Amino acid sequence: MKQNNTNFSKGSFPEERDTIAAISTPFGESGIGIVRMSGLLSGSIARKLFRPKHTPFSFVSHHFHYGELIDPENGNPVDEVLVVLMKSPKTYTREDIVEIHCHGGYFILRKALELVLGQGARMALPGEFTKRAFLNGRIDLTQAEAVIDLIKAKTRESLEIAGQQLRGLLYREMASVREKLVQNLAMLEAHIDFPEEEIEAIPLTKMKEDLLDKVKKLEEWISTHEEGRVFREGVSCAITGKTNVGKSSLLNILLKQERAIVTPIPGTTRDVIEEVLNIHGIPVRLMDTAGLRKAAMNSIEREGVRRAKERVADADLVLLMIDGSRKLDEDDEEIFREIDAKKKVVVLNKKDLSRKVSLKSMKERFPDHSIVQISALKGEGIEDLQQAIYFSLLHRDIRVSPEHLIVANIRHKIALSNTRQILLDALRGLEEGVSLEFIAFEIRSALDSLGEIVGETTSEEVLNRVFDQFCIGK
Ligand SMILES: Nc1nc2c(ncn2[C@@H]2O[C@H](COP(=O)(O)OP(=O)(O)O)[C@@H](O)[C@H]2O)c(=O)[nH]1
Ligand SMILES: [Mg+2]
Repeated sequence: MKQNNTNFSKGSFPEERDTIAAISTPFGESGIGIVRMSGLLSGSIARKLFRPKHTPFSFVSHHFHYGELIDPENGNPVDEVLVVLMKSPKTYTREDIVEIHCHGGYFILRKALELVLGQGARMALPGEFTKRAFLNGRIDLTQAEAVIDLIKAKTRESLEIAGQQLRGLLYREMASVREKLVQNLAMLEAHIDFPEEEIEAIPLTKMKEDLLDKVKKLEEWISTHEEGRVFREGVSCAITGKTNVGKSSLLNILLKQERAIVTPIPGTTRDVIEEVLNIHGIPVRLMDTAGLRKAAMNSIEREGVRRAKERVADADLVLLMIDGSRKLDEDDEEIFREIDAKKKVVVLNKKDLSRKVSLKSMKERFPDHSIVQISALKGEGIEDLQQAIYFSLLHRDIRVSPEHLIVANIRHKIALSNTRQILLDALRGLEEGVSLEFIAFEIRSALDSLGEIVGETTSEEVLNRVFDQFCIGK
């Protein structure tokens, strides 16, 4: 994209001139694995290490070439490879890029990387390829951030939010606010610089309207953050309840697999079992925990209970399970007290058996919470439970779509909130008739604050924090 990040001239980042290299595919065994380089030396390093199948040979940019990777020390072949050289500027980083496609074994890739480093490239830092794409003006900061989100996306919805950001929706929306602010600032500055000239009187009413309009836009975007965050980061959800109420059975049925061991013996589950589940697009990290009970505990079970309590305390949401076929006892009461302050859904299990706990009594007990009756054994009521989980996390049904901006990233939300506050200050200034210099100053600050989002006025510290979240090789 399209703007030049002029605040980040190459001079201030000397390490930008290095040629960087990394293994860009995951460790482990796979069909292929890729070593990638970016920088001026990429092409010449590739020429030293590549023995083409067909001669005479020269690299054609953006084409695959077949041959062998060789160790230049002794001329021995290391692997059969495909090599592609992509000449600047039509590349991910806008620099020359080389990819060496090897077989995907750990030692082959380590060897290939070692050879590349031996020829003068240096190890890339986490996210350094994407950082270069940003510094060289190919993408703005929000798009760089979207690359991480894209890689980490666990549901279609989280992928869609990353996708809209990668395609530049956030950038374009910021640009439209920016344009209006720049227009108003220009008008103010003309008046400040040439107060004596015959310029038309400043249309203050129009200016107020413009600013208010932008404040409303910002508020609309800020209000999408809570739900955006849920889709982007997912939530953690712990199943809790006393032993034998059916927690592990519920985990298994939600995952549609026999993940946790289910037995009639109380205290079967000891460690915390964790799996990611997709509930209407929300990535939910579901945890089955040891049942809480006072009686009959050995040291292993006690440790399980300690871990369970820890997870329950940290969870965004708790599924409180009750065995509806048995009267409530002191263990249930203890758990109720413990999770009193947590966001929760009450799950009344074993509805296939005769009832000992009435729905009515539960409604009196938990008047502000959803209560769902299920049978984890028979798989009944599970869709209702998923609905209840969804609506306890989000308060309305959300369709994630390409055009509707969702601000999922907390960094963006904070900058938008700051911008909003500054514009409100400017508006109050206009109401109170303060000097035009003051209004101009506020609008300039608002522009800076917006610039932070896309990376035009972002401090190096923030930049480093963004790129540190990447894996090496991206
Ligand atoms: N009848 C009936 N039995 C259930 C139901 N859910 C679980 N159980 C049984 O209750 C016992 C304990 O289940 P489990 O999932 O291990 O409970 P946990 O200790 O809370 O993890 C097992 O024998 C399950 O088969 C249910 O909905 N109905
Ligand atoms: Mg269990």
